[in-house]
Amino acid sequence: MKRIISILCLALCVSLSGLAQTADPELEHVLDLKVKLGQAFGVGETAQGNRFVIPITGGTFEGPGIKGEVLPGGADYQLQNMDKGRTDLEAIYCIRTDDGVNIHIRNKGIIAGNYFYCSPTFEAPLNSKYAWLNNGIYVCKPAGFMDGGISLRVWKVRDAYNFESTIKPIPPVNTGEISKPAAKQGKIETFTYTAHRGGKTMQKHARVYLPYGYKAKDKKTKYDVLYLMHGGGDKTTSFLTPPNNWFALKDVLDHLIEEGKMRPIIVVTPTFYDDDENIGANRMDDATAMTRNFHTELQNDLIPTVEKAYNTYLEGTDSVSVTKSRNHRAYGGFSMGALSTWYQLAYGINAVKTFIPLSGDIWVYDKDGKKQDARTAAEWINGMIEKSPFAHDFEVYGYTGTKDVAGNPMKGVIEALDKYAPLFRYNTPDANLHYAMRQNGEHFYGHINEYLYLALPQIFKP
Ligand code: FER
Repeated sequence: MKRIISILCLALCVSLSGLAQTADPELEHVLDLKVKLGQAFGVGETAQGNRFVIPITGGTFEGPGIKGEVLPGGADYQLQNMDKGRTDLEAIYCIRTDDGVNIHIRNKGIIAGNYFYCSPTFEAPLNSKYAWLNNGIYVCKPAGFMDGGISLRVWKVRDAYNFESTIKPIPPVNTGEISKPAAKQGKIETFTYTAHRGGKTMQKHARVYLPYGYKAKDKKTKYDVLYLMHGGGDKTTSFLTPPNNWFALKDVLDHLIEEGKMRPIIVVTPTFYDDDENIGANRMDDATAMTRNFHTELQNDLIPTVEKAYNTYLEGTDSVSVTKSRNHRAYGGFSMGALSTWYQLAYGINAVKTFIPLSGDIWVYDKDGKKQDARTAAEWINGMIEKSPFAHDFEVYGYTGTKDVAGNPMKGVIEALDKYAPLFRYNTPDANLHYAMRQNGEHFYGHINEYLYLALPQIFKP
């Protein structure tokens, strides 16, 4: 028996050791209470001390995502030991949220001279949206005393914020294996479509990867579509058929599908430029504007034509049909293509559910054209999507490397999204913002295709 217990203890210690943290914890504001108090009365000197009762007769409370009223019927039960300069309090009462959930509070504390702190516990129904209140250690301090009442501020104790320690490493990939052609190969086609931009009508091209086994005539087998945008100065072929010193995404896709690691998908690689041979005189200036605007072309020109030409989940060609099929569509890109991915999320969340920014941060400018910091960028993108019906229905898979020129800027943006953009949930059980960094990863398609090798099986599960 003793042995079993010590094994259990060991197992518990090992499983909890990942939670160990030596940094001082932080306090997070939870809510403020304004509690109305009735006429106090004394019980007298008891075995415990000098007992006082202060009835709680009502009040209000408010904090992020929670507000309501204090119910009458509770009290603060105090032991006032003036000779020892010490009062022990225990307030027991209920609050009711504005959507009708009752929450029980037991708030124990001490007053010792000027030191007045309490530690409340909350009992909230587990089937309510306030269940999170149950699992916390809280601290509370009076914020003011009014005639006939007291106001209290409540914080939750949490781990110190340490973004660096949350970043997942990208494990080494056996690039030797995935750069050899697979036995079952997909094929690459060139797709021609008409695009409209700024009053101009253009014939444009995109490359289309069709997985092994794709049959045009088999209309019943439908495929999800991944759009992948190239980086600044690059072209529609950059991902799929890069110069031969890098391995090609085609081999990555063929291997993942052949080995049953992901389901077969269609990959479309367009360009934000006018076309492959026309990238504009000032490539970076053009690229910023073009990446920002590409979502219009994607939704109006590319999706309706390419997804109608192949067997996909798109039914009609109107924007309602594009939105209806958004669960079957992902958009990602490298560098300036990552920038276009962030802009796609900001301006076109209705058309796409899954976003894969690869080595690129978010560029937001003030009215003088000055690039804004990561916090401003994070707040901007959160504001862009917060009114969308899909504000709670999107996923981001972001990747970069420590030796990538975009590594630090992208890391800064992910940290800012975590801190300042509530619609992005990072490092939580219900996370929708996934982020990992490759040690020594650099700014080129070889490493980027390794990130896709790891990301795609999570997004397009077999
Ligand atoms: C970034 C760092 C570099 C980035 C883009 C680049 C969008 C480079 C672009 C190019 O050279 O074309 O964070 O984010």
